[in-house]
Amino acid sequence: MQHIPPARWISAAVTALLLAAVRLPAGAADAAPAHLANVTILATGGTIAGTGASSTTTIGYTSATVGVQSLIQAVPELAKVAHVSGEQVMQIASESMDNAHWLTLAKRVNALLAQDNVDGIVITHGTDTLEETAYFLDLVVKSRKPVVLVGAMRPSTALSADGPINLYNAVLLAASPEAVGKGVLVAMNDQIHAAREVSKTNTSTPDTFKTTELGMLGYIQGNHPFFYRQSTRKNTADTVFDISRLDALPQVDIVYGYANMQPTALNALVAAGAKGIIHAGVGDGSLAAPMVPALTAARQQGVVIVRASRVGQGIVARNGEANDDALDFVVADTLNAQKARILLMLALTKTADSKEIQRMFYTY
Ligand code: DAS
Repeated sequence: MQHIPPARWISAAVTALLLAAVRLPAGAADAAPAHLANVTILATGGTIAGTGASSTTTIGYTSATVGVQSLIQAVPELAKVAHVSGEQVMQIASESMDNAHWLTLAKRVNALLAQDNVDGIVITHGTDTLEETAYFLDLVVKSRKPVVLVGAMRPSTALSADGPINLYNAVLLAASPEAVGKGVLVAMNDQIHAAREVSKTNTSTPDTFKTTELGMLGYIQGNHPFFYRQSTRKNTADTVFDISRLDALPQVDIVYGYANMQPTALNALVAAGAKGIIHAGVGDGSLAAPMVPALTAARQQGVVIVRASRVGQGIVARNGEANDDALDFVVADTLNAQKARILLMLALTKTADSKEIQRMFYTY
C-alpha cells in the first residue's frame, strides 16, 4: 500500500470535514417548495391498499385492506411535496366499482374542490376499472384543479411494491401548477396519462397503463412533472354534465363482437331495460348480419345504439361499416367500449336525441 506521510492524512481529514460541513443535507435537491399545496387523498381500495401472505406474493393477495392513513404514513416523503389529508371514501376491489360508487366519489370530489383550502385531489384506486373512473370524473368534475388517479400492480407488502412511489408521484402531480386545467390525470409508473385515452394493457406488470397510439401526456422525473402534450377534447369544467342532483345513472350495457355472434345477449339486455347499448364490434365497429335486425328493433324501441370497436385503437367512422344515418346509430369515435358506455350514460342524462349525442362523442 502506498505510504502516505502523516501530514497528508491530517490534511485529507480536514478537507473531508470541511466538505461534510458544507455538503447539503440529504434530499436538499428535492427540498419542499416554499408554499405547499393542500392535497386530499381519497382512498377507494385496490391493490395499492392490498396485502399478501409474504413479500413475494404478487398474485393471490387481498385487495383493499390497508386504510388511507396507513398509506400516507408509509410515505413520509409526501410531506415534502404537499400538505396531505386523507379520507376513506370506500374500500373495494375496483372490479366491483359501480355507478353508485362513482356518484358518491364524484360528489365528494366536487365538494372538496369547491373549497379554497383544497388545491388538488389524489384518488387511490384499483387498477381494473381505474381508467373508467378516471374518464367518468373527467366528464363530471366541475373544477380545473388537478385530480389524479393512482393505483399499484403489486400489493403494499410486496418486494419493490410500486404503490408508495406511485402515490408520491401522484401527490406531487396533484400539487403542481402544471397539472391545472389538464383534465383528470392518471399517474402510474412515472408516467402521466389523460383519462380519456389511457387503458390497462397488461394483467399484471407495473407498466400496464398505456396510451398506445394517441400518446401519454408526459413524465414525472426528479420530483417534477414534465408535460409534452394535452388532450384536445373538452373535459371537467368545460362539459355540460352535472351529477350533483343525480342518484342514479341510465342503464347502458355493452355487447362484445366475435365470430358467430348472435343477438341473444343484446335482446336480454334490452328486455332488462337498457336505455343504451354499446356494440363493441369487430374491426371498424362492424355489425354481424344477425345483429342488424335486433339492433334496429332496439333502436325503434328508443334504445340509443353506439357502434364502438373491440379493437382498442383508431376511429370508428360514421357511415363506414354501417349506414348510421339510415339506422340512426351513433359512433364512438376513438373511445373504447367501456368509456363509450360512460359517455353515453351521461349523455342520456341530458338528451335522447341521437344527433346531439353524436356531437357529444365528437366533443368529449
Ligand atoms: N382487483 C384489482 C382492483 O382492485 C387489484 C388492483 O390491481 O388494484 O382493481
